Amino acid sequence: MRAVSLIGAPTDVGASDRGASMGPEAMRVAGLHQALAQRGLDVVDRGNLAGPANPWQTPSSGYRHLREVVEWNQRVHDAMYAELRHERLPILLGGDHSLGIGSISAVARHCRDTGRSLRILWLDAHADFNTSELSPSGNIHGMPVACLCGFGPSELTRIGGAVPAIQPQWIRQIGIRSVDAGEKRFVHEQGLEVFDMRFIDEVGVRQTMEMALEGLDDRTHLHVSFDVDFLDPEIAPGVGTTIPGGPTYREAQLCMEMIADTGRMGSLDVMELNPALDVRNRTAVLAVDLIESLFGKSTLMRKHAPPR
Ligand code: 4U7
Ligand code: MN
Ligand code: MN
Ligand code: MN
Repeated sequence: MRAVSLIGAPTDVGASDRGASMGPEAMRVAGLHQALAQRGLDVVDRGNLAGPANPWQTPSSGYRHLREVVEWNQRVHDAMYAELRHERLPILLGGDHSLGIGSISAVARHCRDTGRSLRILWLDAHADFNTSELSPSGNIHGMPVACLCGFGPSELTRIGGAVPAIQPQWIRQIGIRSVDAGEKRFVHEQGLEVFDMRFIDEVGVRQTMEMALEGLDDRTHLHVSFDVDFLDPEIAPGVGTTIPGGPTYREAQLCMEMIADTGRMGSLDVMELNPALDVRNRTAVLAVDLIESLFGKSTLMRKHAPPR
């Protein structure tokens, strides 16, 4: 039986809108624990981490709320790392996406400890590859991928004990459709592998996911960082930064099902869900539905594998 731990990180200190701090509770209300338990998983809800309040300040030296973001990320790192050491699969319930720094730096540390290789799927409308010089906002939820790759303030880049925490080649970004001008140049310069919406439009989800998941083996730890704004806003209105033209319900399901089929997912972030902007908790219910697919729920109606 697979053991899964839920970790709530109720903060929006890294975001541009208030409300992602309510994300963990909205997913609980949508029945996340029960849905996973029904799949036969051993589920423990560790409750919510505690951290500093959102002071709602303007940027200082290029960052909004750097001190608070550092503190939250340290706590997220410690909580994720503890679950991984106990061989449990941690699910981080965000919270804004700046917390991907603490989460993924813990996963990278665990991979170093256990001699595993790491593959990160970054499902997002955004590349989250800004630095303080490049960012138009100073919001740190637009910077986690850069920080993990070693580009950012040392208080954030050193959280997992190694700088950089990860290599750009370990990442596959999927669903991207909003990248700032300087950020785009930096993404190219660092050679990030990006499957943007244009790519998905042209080749489809199936081939995109086959490419993104290529080369995994039994020593690979697969981490999924799911920013709910990855989804099309028509189906997922409950996020801060809605960008049109995202995956449909069926396309998102196929992404999740193909990840489940690898059997390699070892950790998960579900980030940026904003109940203050949602409609009757619909986006939280959808997030829970997609998480179930990540853990192997599928209709299983087909008799034959579809032709290539
Ligand atoms: B999210 C933005 F300018 N790029 O840096 C920025 F458009 O975690 C948005 O993916 C970042 O939701 C979005 O502020 C961060 C902006
Ligand atoms: Mn993001
Ligand atoms: Mn995003
Ligand atoms: Mn967002």
